[in-house]
Amino acid sequence: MKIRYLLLFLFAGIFSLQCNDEAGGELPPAPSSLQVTVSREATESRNISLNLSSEGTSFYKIYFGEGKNEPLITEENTISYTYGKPGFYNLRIQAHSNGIIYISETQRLNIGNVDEDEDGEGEPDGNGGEDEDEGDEWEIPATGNTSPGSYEGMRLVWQDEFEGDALNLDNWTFETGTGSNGWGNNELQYYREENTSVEDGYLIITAGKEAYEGKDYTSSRIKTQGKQAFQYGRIDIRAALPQGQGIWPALWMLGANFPTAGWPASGEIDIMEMTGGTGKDNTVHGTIHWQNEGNHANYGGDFSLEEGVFADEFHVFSIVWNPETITWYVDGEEFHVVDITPEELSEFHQEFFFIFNLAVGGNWPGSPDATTTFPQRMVVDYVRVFQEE
Ligand SMILES: [Ca+2]
Repeated sequence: MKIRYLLLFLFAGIFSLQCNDEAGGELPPAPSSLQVTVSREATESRNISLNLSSEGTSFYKIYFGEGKNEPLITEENTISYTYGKPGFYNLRIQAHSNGIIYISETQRLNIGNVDEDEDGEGEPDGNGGEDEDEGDEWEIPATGNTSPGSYEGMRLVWQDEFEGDALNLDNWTFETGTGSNGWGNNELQYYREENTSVEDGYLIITAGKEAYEGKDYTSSRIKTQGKQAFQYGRIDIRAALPQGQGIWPALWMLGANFPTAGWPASGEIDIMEMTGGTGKDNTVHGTIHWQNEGNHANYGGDFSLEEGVFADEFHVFSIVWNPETITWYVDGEEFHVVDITPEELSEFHQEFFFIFNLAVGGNWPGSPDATTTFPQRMVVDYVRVFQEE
């Protein structure tokens, strides 16, 4: 997500590295053989019984898929649960060996024997109106790739698993408004806090088509500047992407000296960018930007899925960044590497902070057209930073 403007802030951030002691020392192996059985007395019933079995599990974390409710954390193998209303729910079971190492399974449940076409909208209590307001039948993908919870010789130093019912403001700050010249790229959206939600263990950034403060679209942009910044390590971000012409999701980083050095002297690492549209919804880009003898330089590579698009299911977007190189991966498959030892790449030997955003339009993707549907959403399951022991 290239930024072409320079902003000077009379502000020096304090960038801290948060340690996660839980991940230090000996790491337990991941659980295995997770089996989930869901039973009901009658198909119309809103009560379910869960029977769980697995090996090496110390506790289960269960998301019933009812929006913003907290997950149930339990050591029991048999659980009863009653859904508040009929509908379709993604039930996700995580079998944990510790706080971060787990395996999971997701099942889609039809609670109350709802008609597949209705999707719960016929409910007289009015709760189905949420779906009607949205006017689409989107749901969080239940499938996709995951990444290991640990790596040999590395330690988890920071993570946000997007638990709870709101963005953790110890980690993140909203960037709102239109930026300067549409965030330097003539982007078409107005960024607001309302377009971000945290539910069922996911961060969801929604881009909507709606007139707001002189713009035709709304979305969100969040950053860890001044709260979480890192130099080197392995970064894994599990996300499902939006799609469509003019849709531009980005998971990226800026050098922590950005307020004083400006761009591109701060350096920029784009872990994942996609400019959506037919034939492009299956391709992501990994890029660095820096200043070379006073000029903007950049170097990038891309990765395309053999089948489907990035909106279909979750994928893990990663970089491995060390004093010699930055290497980009999708689902563990390497697709781009850059040597950062040359002097002109000194930008990449300092702390960087994260920015996640979902832009609409702009110089690179171009504008949405008649084929683009709204709302579009970028869903992030987790971001994790591992560093060498
Ligand atoms: Ca999560």
